[in-house]
Amino acid sequence: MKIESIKLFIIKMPLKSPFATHLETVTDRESIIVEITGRDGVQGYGEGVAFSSPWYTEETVKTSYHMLKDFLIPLLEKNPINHPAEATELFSRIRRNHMAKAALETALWDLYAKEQKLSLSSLIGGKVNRIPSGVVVATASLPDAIRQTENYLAEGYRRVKIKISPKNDIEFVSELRKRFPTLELMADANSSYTMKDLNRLKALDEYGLLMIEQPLGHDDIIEHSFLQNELTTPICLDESIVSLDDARKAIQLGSCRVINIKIGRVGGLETALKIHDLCVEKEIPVWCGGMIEFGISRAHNIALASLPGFTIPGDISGSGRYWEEDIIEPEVIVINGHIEIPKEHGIGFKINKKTLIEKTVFEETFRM
Ligand code: OSB
Ligand code: MG
Repeated sequence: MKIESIKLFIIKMPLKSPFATHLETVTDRESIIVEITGRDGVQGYGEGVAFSSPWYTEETVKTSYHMLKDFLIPLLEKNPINHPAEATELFSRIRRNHMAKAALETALWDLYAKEQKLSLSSLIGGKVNRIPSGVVVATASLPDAIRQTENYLAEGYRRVKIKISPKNDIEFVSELRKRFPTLELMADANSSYTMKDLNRLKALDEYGLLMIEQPLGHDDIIEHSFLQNELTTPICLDESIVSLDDARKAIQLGSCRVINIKIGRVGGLETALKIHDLCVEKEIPVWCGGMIEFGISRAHNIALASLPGFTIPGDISGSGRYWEEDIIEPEVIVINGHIEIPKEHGIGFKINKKTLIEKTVFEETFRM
């Protein structure tokens, strides 16, 4: 793949409303946008999904920037590749820093798909024309959670995930279940429990949740297997699965019955595809997780979620869930609870350069 230059943009935008978990309340989103210019001016785009502070994983916007500028881009400059799938092996010389790697790797996939004149979805083996859309409710206020759920259901969303912790779990889950008896409802704990909370977690079995996401430690797969043995509600792992090996071990130990795949968390689309294939083989359903992202990462998620193993609606909502104005055009929209898979080449969305530039706080170009 011929690369002429790589441009990094740091952009910043306020969320429409705060996103509250027991770990952090996100009010503004900073992200790194990667623009790779290849042969004949064709451009591929990727988005770094690390946050401004290291509350979800150890990476931040600044550590990602440092990795991209000082290690990953120089590595790619010295070692040209022919296919984006080669980037994972090349980047494995650098430990972890998965979100930084994925930002660059996903831009390579978009560029490659455009060069091949294919949509990213069809390049990776997507077969469907549309995917069902789920949404996340993240607030500390129960009336607010009820209001948001009502509004999202009116907008057509097919599945609602609420953020819980031992402080609000039974209160939120029981009330939402009472008001929305047939709703496909699930809960994400972001590691707010320990095995000492076993009885609390067992009590949640009563409410017919689709699954409970990441109840225990962010890096645990051992105790999750003990816990899964005690619960009827399926456990879904998010934070604990950062590699193909993690997925293999978690499945083998029975630590979960569902896996949330996030491209950024696992270090790129190539590893996400491998985890998907393993889960299909082992009959573990998967869904695509969200990172409060802008349109570029959202578009990569849409392509990924078009694969056959993605049998559960993920956290892929419309652009309007978080943004007054997204950096892609058209924006991602939800119609009858579904998102169309774009047919255009690459990620299938154009970059809204006006918004991108307006929201840019820093930019730098690297000539290759
Ligand atoms: O744990 O799934 C998570 C957002 C940021 C960080 C971690 C998580 C989330 C979400 C998805 O819950 C929110 C979204 O993108 O809609
Ligand atoms: Mg999660």
